[in-house]
Amino acid sequence: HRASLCKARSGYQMLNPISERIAARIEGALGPRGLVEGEAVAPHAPYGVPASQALHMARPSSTAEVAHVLRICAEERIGVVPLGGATGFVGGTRAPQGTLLLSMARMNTIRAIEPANGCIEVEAGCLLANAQAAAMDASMSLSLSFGAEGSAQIGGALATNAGGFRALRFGSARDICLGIEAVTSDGAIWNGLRKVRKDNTGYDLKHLLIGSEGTLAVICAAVLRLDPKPVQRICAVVALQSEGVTIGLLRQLQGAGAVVSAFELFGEGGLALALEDGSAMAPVNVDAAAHALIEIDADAGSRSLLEATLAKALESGIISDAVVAQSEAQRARFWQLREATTDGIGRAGWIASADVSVPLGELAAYLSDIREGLKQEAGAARFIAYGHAGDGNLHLNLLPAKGETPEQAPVGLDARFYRLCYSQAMRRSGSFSAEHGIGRTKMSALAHYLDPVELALMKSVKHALDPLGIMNPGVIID
Ligand code: S2G
Ligand code: ZN
Repeated sequence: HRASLCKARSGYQMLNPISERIAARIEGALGPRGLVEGEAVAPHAPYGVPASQALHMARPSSTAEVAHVLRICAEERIGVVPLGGATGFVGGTRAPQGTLLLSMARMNTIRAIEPANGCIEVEAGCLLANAQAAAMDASMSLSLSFGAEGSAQIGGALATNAGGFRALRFGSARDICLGIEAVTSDGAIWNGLRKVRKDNTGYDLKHLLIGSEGTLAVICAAVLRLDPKPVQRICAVVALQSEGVTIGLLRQLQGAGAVVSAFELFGEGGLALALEDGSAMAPVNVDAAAHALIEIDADAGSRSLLEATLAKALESGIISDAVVAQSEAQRARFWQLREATTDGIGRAGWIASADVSVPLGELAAYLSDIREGLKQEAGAARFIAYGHAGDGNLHLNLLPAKGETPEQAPVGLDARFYRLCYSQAMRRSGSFSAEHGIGRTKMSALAHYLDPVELALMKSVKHALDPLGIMNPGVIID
């Protein structure tokens, strides 16, 4: 009976389902508001948790309470699924039946913001958008930024090492994290909240926890680096001669001395998809082969640098049209177009969606290989490539033909699409999950594509930090 509830684990003791007695213990630790029982009700239900599933959700209000809950779960062999804003794309918070969801939402304070030290200390449940706003109020910039920032929490962004729009200049979540406070799988509290940029005191454990998707420990608070607010951000949308010139344009801008902080590709059909809901006008010729949204962090002279470089690109023909935002409002509208692509994908419903990265110099060849491979496979399905081209990271989406639903796609087309995208990326020393992580939906790809020694090392780390296998069971290492 127990095995049917929680998957038996290779090398791990089987986990128990939560009983009333155990629920009472957890409620005793957290007080009456600390444990919620009931059905997963959308939209608050974490990604993919079936609405009919009865859930126990603990809502700790402090790191000490998280530690107390973890001690109980370790003693009782209860699986624990840490829950942030549930904005992930790979089912990382899809709690198996009988496990305990550990919502960090109540731990949402900004503990300190220190412009002199260039850092902010926040609790895991703090919304990314709130942390960004606090930085802005202090005339600083928290560079982590992605579509779901209004509901994503800092803890989840670190646990998944979120990338987003400015990774090109500032790196992903791991690159801006200076320190972490976490609770280990046996309920110990690790205070690693350091604020310095240089710290070489043994293994860098914060980097082990960042990106571990709740499978090694629970991130409870973090110190994040703040950067000086750029004098201004200048944004442009350009019509590209082809998807193939994308990185060439980026290199021209960087070669001219522009500090490019974002470089997003709208692949063939991507801008049209963003405009489909009629809420915006095309800023440039929408029929061009592809488009890019470019943003540079600028000091006073940079607008002319950007305009001069784009003028050269126009002359050389690698772009056929360009518009530079003349106001903050126009810049915001350009970014709304970028968001509208993700929304358009969601509206169309996707047959398959791959989040891959390849070395920058191979992006063009990779994309044409995928298009070539799809010629036999895709039939009338639409292929949209968009996203963080400046990082070599694209979101590749196979959408149903207009007017069709994903369910009408030929059986197995999704598996063939993933095999094409992933094998071609791995062949080019790339990644089959560039920013969204593994969760529960990419476990088979991890087992298939990852180097066996790497997988064995990950298993050793998992066994060392979570010997009972209670941390987010079924994610990354099973
Ligand atoms: C994108 C979704 C990001 C998000 O659009 O770049 O990674 O969190 C995807 O909405
Ligand atoms: Zn993305």
